[in-house]
Parts: sequence; C-alpha cells; structure tokens
Amino acid sequence: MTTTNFQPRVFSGVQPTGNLHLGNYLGAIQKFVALQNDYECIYCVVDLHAITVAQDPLELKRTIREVAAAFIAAGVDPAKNIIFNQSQVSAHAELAWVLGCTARIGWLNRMTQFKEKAGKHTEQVSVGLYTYPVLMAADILAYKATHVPVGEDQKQHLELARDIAQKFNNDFAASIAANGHGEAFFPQPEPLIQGAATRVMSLRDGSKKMSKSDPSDASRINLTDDADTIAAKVRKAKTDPEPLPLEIAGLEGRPEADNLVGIYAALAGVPKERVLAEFGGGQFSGFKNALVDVAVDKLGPIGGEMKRLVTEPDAIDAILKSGAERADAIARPILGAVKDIVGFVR
Ligand code: AQP
Repeated sequence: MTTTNFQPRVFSGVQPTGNLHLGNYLGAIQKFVALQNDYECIYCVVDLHAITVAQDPLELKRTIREVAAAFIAAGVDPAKNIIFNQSQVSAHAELAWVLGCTARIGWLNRMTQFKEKAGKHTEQVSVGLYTYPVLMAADILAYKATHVPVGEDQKQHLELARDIAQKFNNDFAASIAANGHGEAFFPQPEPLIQGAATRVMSLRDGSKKMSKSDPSDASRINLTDDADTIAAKVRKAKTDPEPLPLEIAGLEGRPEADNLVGIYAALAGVPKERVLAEFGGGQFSGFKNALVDVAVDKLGPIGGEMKRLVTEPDAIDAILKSGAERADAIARPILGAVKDIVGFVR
C-alpha cells in the first residue's frame, strides 16, 4: 500500500529548542514554503518532542513562538496553511500511545539519532527521548499525511513511521475492513528529501551536522544572525588548502568544500555544477565573499521579520491557537476511527 489511495497532505515539524539555523531552513523550512502552493500543509512546532531533553519553561515559551515566527517570516502563509504547536492537539500524544503498542522495541533500538543523542548515558536519558520516533510517527499519521519534507537526518525516523503504519494496517486488517476503511487505514508517508543541502554540516567540522545544540555558535548560521555575524562565520568557516574543484567529483573527500558549495547552491537555487562552473579553480576567499552575499540576501529579511514578529507574542499565540483548532478538526476523527479499529468503547 502506498500513498496513492490517500488525499495528498503534507506534515512536518520543527523542535523549539533554540538556535534555529541554516540547516533547519534549507533542510525543512524552505521546502515548507515551496510546498504550500501544491498541497494542503500542516506545519507543527513540536514542543512535546522538545521536552525529551530538559528545557527552561520560560525559554520554551519563547522558542515555540520563535519557530512559528520563522515559518511565517520564511513565507509560510498562516491563513492558507495550518501552523500550530503540538501540545495543543492531544491526538498526537494519544495516538503515540496506540502506535507505541504497535512498534517493536527492536525497531527503536536501531535508531541512530537516539544513540547519538544519548551517547554513553542510555540509562540516564528520558524515556521520551527513546520513544521520540513513535511520537513522530503519530504526528504524521494523526493527519494521514502522505508527504513529509525533512532533512536527511530524519530519513530513518520516516522509515520507522512507514513500518509502524504498515504494521498497524496488517495487525488490524480485519477490523479496518469491518469499520469501513477498506484495505489500509494509514498511508505510507513519503519523505521529501531533495535539493543541494539536505544535510548541512557544521562550519567548524565537515563531518558533523549543523545543529542547534552544538556548543560552538560559530558552527552554525542562526536565522537571526545579523549580516556582520553571518559574514564573520562564513569567512571563518573551515576549508582546506586546495582551490575549489571544477567538477563535482573533485569535492569527494573534501567535506568542508562540499558543504559550502552545497549551501551556496541551495541558497542561490542553482545546481552545484553551476557553482563550480563559476568558482571552480579559484581560492576560497573569493567564493566565501560571494557566499556571504547570497546568505545575507536570503537570510537577512527572514531574520529581520522573525525579530519583528516575536515582539507581538499575542498575535503569534492567536495564529497557533487557530491552527491548533484546525489541526484538531482533522486529527480528532482519525483518532476516533483508530479507537474503533483497536476496539475501544467511546
Ligand atoms: N544540518 C541539517 N541539515 C539539513 N536539515 C536539517 N535539519 C536539522 N538539521 C539539519 C532538519 O530541520 C528540521 C527540524 O529539525 P528539528 O528541530 O526536529 O531537530 P533536529 O533534526 O534534531 O535538528 P538540530 O537542529 O540538529 O537540533 P538538535 O541540536 O536539538 O538535535 C528537520 O526536518 C531536520 O531534518
């Protein structure tokens, strides 16, 4: 069973864990904007996910609003699309319980993000961090979403969501049919992982993902960085002593060069080949100046608008509340049908 029998619908989320960065923008938020013309889109500030690691409550409120502001500042229209925060729609947590009883422990044990985030402390981290991918499956399936724009790092979690959907459809096949839902209740959501920068790497270390939680602020370009800060970070970005290659094959084994070329390509909306045709053979200094220009051009207005929007928290809260009501209207009947299929009395 694929997504073909289901109404196309996009769902994606971003955690309000501070320091929204260029990777979040190129891997996810930029695509949210592009998809709104062709799909019904639901974009979620996933605050339940955020508390899988400790958060300061006052700071969490601020970052929830900041992520919503980033969506809007980047160009997501809150009237046309649904923008809300996850904790306002209880279907996410309720469905996560049911799907947690469908998923297998062996499946979760294979999740590399848990291993990376827990490190050596697997006994000390929260249960929520371990079951995070089940909640993510519930986020998507609560809306029967068919397409999920994410960065490369979320690919494994998406595959797990597909496995959970498939197992639920198989386990309850008879009840799904008996309740009038045909052969499959859930779609198999498809990841949308495309473009030149699906995995933006740290500016300080080309082997590490650009990340909100990296202790080095110089490792990432934050969406709220001003032009001077962006310029300083790009000029300090780690490179190697060779000139830029003329062809893509020459980026092999040069992660920092590959990363900067990918970032330029994604920001300018051109293929990496075009970037190398223009800058190949030259030194990094000239290329970095051009990268600063394209980054400031693209991110400057977004950061400026984010800063303006967060000065009006009541307006953001109203958008989140209305989005939550619209999201709930979609998710509630789906959750109700799940309860019937599983055999709960309601
Ligand atoms: N470096 C990245 N390159 C491309 N896409 C990325 N994403 C994250 N980092 C990169 C994508 O951004 C979306 C939202 O991510 P998230 O908020 O759910 O958290 P994350 O994936 O755990 O990202 P971070 O920024 O690295 O946070 P921390 O440091 O808290 O772990 C997702 O679609 C993600 O793929």
